[in-house]
Amino acid sequence: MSLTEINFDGIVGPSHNYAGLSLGNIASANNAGDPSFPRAAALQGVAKMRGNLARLGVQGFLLPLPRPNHGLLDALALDDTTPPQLRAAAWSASSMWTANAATVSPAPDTADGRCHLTPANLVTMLHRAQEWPDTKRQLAVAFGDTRHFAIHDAVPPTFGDEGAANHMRLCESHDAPGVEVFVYGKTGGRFPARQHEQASRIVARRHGLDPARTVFIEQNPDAIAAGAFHNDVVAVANSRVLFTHDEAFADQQGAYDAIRAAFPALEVVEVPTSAVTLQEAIRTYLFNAQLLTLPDGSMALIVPEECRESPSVWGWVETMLTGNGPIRHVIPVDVRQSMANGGGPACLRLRVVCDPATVDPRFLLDEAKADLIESVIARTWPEQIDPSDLGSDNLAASVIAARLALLDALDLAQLG
Ligand code: SUG
Repeated sequence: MSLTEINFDGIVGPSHNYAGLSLGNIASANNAGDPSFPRAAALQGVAKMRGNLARLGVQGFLLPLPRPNHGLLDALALDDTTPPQLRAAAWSASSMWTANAATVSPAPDTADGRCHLTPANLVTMLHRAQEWPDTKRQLAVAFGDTRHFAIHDAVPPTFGDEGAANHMRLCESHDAPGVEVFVYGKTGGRFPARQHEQASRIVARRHGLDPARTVFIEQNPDAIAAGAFHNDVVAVANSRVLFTHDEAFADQQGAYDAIRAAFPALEVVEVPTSAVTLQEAIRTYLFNAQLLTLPDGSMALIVPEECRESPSVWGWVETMLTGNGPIRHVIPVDVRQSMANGGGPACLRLRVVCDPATVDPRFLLDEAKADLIESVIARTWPEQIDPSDLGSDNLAASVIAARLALLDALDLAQLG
């Protein structure tokens, strides 16, 4: 068994659009009503995957879920009086943000020595709450080997669960036992707190985590109010390193102390408000980055292009790189179509530590498969969608056909 971290990126679905559905997500609100470019969006995602495949030698993907969701459209009993956001929910391509697909506890952390996955119920937002049954179905194919994986049902409502976006893992190496950190929010602020403490605790118990190696931390309510609707907008962890804004947690020092008590080797790379304000961190998504361990053992931070264009963020990055910290490379990527809906490089991937040989190979990328996926996208994904197009029969037919063409090409028609 050779356990390694695999990033499973969500392929951006053909119905990708900007409907302004996510209260508390600043980019989603700011870009509501704009035209979207699904083909460009999906190609940006594949380019990111190719970069990481070259860097790491391994990369996975998950497929778009069926949209429009006719079951949801029927359930909503739409008529002329219905607000357009309800219809748009059933068209959302939001499953692209696979950091919200599930919470993953790798085999070395769990009581039964299997990798446990709990699909996130995403109950706070209608357009996201529809995802989990189809997500579970897909996870059960990709990680169907029950000797190595356990797939749970979502946590019952009303405890909101947003998956890996509110979960971090610290470890000496990916294949060693880790300390899992769950970050929850408290309701009562300006915007919804999407991750409920009880959801985090339920996931930890189900996964059979050792309480001595499990930490629960509260998000800073001010960060949620500023637009950090998920913890991964203000912090990311990899191996021994926690890369975080200094206003990420309700009690910042208390959070470090609690993690350190369970994981003494913790290295904190903290960005102070004096260098990058919370607002600028949220606008540029500096922390919604992929913090990767490269084959030579050094760490690279894959950030959105928007970071390079921000004088304060890039100034901090350049200073950090001249120091002697654990992050040795900062690599910008263009995921602007996803960013405009509040999804950066980290939102687009689900990390699963496992032996690649135990994963259904149809979900693993190589260069030839990246070529194939690109060619299907280029041929079938709509070039542009205006929110007023949602509901059109023609668009529905082309979005459905595009997804089925991809499933066919990847020999995954069973998910149709
Ligand atoms: O849930 N945006 C997503 C972005 C998810 C980002 N994921 C992480 N941070 N891990 C969300 O708010 C916008 C859809 C719209 O407005 O059309 C949206 O769902």
